[in-house]
Amino acid sequence: MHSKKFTSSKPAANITKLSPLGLESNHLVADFKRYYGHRLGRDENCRSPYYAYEALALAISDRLIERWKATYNAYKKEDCKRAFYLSMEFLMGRTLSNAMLNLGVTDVAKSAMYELGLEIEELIDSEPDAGLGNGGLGRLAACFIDSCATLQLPVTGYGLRYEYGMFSQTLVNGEQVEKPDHWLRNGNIWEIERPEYAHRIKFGGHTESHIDERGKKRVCWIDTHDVLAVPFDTPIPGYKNGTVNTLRLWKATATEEFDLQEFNAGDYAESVAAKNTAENITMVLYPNDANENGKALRLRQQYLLASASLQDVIANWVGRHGNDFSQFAEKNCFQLNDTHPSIAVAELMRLLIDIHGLDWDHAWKITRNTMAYTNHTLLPEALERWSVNLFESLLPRLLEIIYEINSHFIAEVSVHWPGDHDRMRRMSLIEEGNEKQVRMAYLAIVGCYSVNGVAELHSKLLQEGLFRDFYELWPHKFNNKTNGVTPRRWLAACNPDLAKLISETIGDGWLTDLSQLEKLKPYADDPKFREKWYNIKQECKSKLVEYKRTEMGVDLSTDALFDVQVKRIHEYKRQLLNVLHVIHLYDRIKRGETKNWTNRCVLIGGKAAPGYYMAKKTIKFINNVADVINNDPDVGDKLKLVFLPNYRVSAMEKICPGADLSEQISTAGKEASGTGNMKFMMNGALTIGTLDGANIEIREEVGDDNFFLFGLTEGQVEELRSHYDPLSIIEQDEDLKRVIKLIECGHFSLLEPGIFDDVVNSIRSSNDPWMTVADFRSYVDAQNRAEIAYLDKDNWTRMSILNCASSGKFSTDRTISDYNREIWKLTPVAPLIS
Ligand code: 26Q
Repeated sequence: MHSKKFTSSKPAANITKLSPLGLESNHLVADFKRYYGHRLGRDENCRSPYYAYEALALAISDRLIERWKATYNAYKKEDCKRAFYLSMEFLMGRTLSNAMLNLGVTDVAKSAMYELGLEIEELIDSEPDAGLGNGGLGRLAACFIDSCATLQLPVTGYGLRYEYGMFSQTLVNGEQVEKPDHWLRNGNIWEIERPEYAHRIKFGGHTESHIDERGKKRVCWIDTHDVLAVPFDTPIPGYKNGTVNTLRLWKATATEEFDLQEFNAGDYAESVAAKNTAENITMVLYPNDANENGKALRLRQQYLLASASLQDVIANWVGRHGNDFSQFAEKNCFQLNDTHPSIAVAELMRLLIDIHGLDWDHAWKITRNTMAYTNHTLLPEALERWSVNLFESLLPRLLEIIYEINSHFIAEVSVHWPGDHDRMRRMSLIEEGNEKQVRMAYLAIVGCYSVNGVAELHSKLLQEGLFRDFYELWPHKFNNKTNGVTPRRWLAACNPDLAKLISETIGDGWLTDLSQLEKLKPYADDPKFREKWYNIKQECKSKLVEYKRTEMGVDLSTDALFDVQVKRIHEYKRQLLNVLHVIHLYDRIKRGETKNWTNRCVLIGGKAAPGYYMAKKTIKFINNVADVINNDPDVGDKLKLVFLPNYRVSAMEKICPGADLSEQISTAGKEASGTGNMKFMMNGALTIGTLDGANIEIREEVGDDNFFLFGLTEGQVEELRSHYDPLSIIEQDEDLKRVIKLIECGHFSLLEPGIFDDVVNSIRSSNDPWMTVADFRSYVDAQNRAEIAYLDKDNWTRMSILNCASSGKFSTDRTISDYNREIWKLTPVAPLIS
C-alpha cells in the first residue's frame, strides 16, 4: 500500500513546517468559520455563545502555538539558564481576552466577530475561569508567568491540573454553600496533553541499602505504589513580543503495569475502580483551610508536583549533558511558591544521589545553589508541618534524606552556637513532641540560597520574628520582593476605556513600563482630563451595577461612593470591622444624623474556607445586616450593603474598574502583602488602609494626602496585646456601644436568635488576636475623611488620577525584574522566527 518506507517515527521537517497565520480580520473570520462549522459541527441553530467562544479561542490558540515553537527553539538554541516556578496554585482565570490583548488582536477580533453578528463580550464571558488557586498566592503565580513572558525570560511554570478548582460559592439564606467547580466539563481548548513526557512517581514501599561495585553505599526505594504524572501544557504569551512560555500542569494517572497486575489477578472491575486511587491525587484543589492540614492526599499532591517537575528538568538536562551535573546549578533554578512544593529540596537530593549517582556533598551543593523560597504568611499557625509518621509511610526515602539534611544542619548550628541546645531544638527540621513533625519552612530555608518575603514590612518581620534564628545564621539569604500585578490583565484588559484615555494622553509605553504612568500626574490638575477620567469611572460603575443587577437583582446608584472589600474571608482581614462601620452608618441614619451625608454602597465579596466556622458566620452576618439595611425605607439610597457571591478572578475584572474606595483593613503585621490593593489603585480607587503589607508601600508611592490611613501599627498591636481590654474601649465609645447593642439585641437576627453571639464574643474577647475593636474609632474617623473628600468630586477625581499615576511600582514586571536581577539571573531571549 505504502510505496515509501519510513525509517523513523520522527516527523519530517515538511510535516512540521507551517506558514505563519494571518492576524487580519478576514483571517480570523475564515478560521472562526472553519472551527465553528467543521471542528465543532455547529450551525446557525446553535444559540449558545460558548461554541462561538471555542471557535474564536481555537483560532487564537493556533496563533499562540506558532510563537510557542519559535520561543522553544530559541531557548534550546541559546542553551540559556532557566527558572522554574513551582506552585501548587496557578489562578489563571480566563484566557481568551488576555491572549488577544497580548497578541495585539483585541480590536481586530472584535470587529471580526461583529461582522459575524456576534458580540465579543458575550463570547469572552462564556469562558469558565481556570480557578486553580485559593487567592493571592495563586493569582500572584499567574501574574508572574505573564510578566516572565513579557520580559522574555525563560521561565516555565509547574503546577497541578486539578479536575476541580476552587469551589463555586452560592448563598442559601445568606449562608455559603459550596458547589464543586468542574471547570473541565466542556473541555479546555488552551491545553495540550503530552503523554510522551509522563514521569513515574513513587509512593509507599520501603528502602534498602547495599554497597555497589565501586564500594559506595546505595539506597533503593522499593515495593512502591507508583502513579504516572502526565503533563498538560498551556501557552503563556508575552505582551506583543512573540514570546510564548509554558505553563506545565501535571495530571495523575494509573501506571500501565498497575492495570495489568490487577487485571491478571482477575478482579477486572475492581482494578479499574482502583485506578481512582491514582487519579484522585489531582482531583481537587485544597482550600486554604486549617481543617485540611496534615491530610495524606495533600502531601501526595505536593510530592507529585515536586517529583514530576524535577524529573522533567533533569530528563531535559541528561538529554543534553548526560550524567554531567557540573553546570546544572549555573543553568537552572527553582522558585518555590511558599512551602507547598518545598519537598523539592529533598527530592532533588534523592534524584541526584539515588538515580544519578552523585555523592551527598555534590548533590547538596547543587541543591543549595538552585532552590529559592518565597514565604507568603506571618501567621505562625499557617506554617506547614507534616507528621513524621505520615512521611515515613508515604515517602520513606524522602524522610531519610530530610533526617540526613537535618543532621548536617544541626552540626552547622552547633559550630555557630556551641552548646546552645535550646537553639538547636528550636531550629531543628524535626519538631519533637508527642507527634514528631517535619517543619517544611525550615527545610526550605536550609535547602535554599534565597528566602524572600512579599512586601517590605513582611520581609522585615520574617527576619525579626518567625525566622529570626535563621536570619542570624544566614543573613545573606534573606531578601524582599514586593508583590505586583500584571497591568495587562488588571488595567489594559479589564478597563479598556481608561487604558485608552491613558494611552491617548501619555502614549502606550506604560503597558510594558508601568512607571511611565507617572506622566499622568500633571494631568491631575487639568479640568478637561479630570472630566474624562470621572466619566470613565462613572461608566465603569454603571457596568458594575448592570452586572450585579443581571446577576443578583440589586439596584445601586452610581452617585454613591462605591466602597469595596473583596478577598478571602478571614478574621485577620477584618471584614467584621467593615460591617461594624456599616452598622454605625445605619445607626446614624436611624438617629437622623445625616448632615452632609455621602451616599455609600458597601460591596463585600469573598469565599470562606469550608471548615472555617468564623469566616462562614461572617458571611451570614454580612448578608443579614444587608437584608435589614437594604429593606429599611428610612435608609433608601443613603446606604447599601451588598455581598457579592462567588468572588473570583473574572469577577474582580468587573469589580475593580468600578471601585472608588478600596478596603485594606487587616490587623497590622498580619497581611503579608495583599495584591487586590494594587489592582484597585491601578484602576484609580483610593485606599482606606492600615500600615500593613504592601499598603505601606502604596501610601509611600501615592503620598499620605491621597490615602486614608488608620489603625495601630504592627509595633503598637504587639505592645497592646498583653493588656488589651476591648470591653473598656466599647464602654468609652458611645457609637461602638450602640453598634454592639444593635447586634446583641438581635436586630440583625430577629428570626434566628443568638446566631451572632460568637461574632460579638470574638471581638469582645481580650484574647481577640485581630484587635478589631482597638481600631474602630480610628477607622470610623478615616471613613469620615473619605466621605468628606468624596463630596468634592473634582478633588476626589484628582486623587483617583494620582493613585493610578503612582501605581507603577506595583507591576509584576518590576517584581519579576527584581527576582531576576537578585535571584534567578537569567538573560532575556527573543524567539527564533524560522
Ligand atoms: C495549606 C494547607 C492545606 C491546604 C491548603 C493550604 C494553603 C493554600 C493556599 C495555604 C495557603 C494558601 C494561600 C496563601 C495566600 O494566598 N497567601 C497570600 O499570598 C499573597 C501573595 O503573596 C499575599 O499578597 C497575601 O498577603 C497572602 O495572604
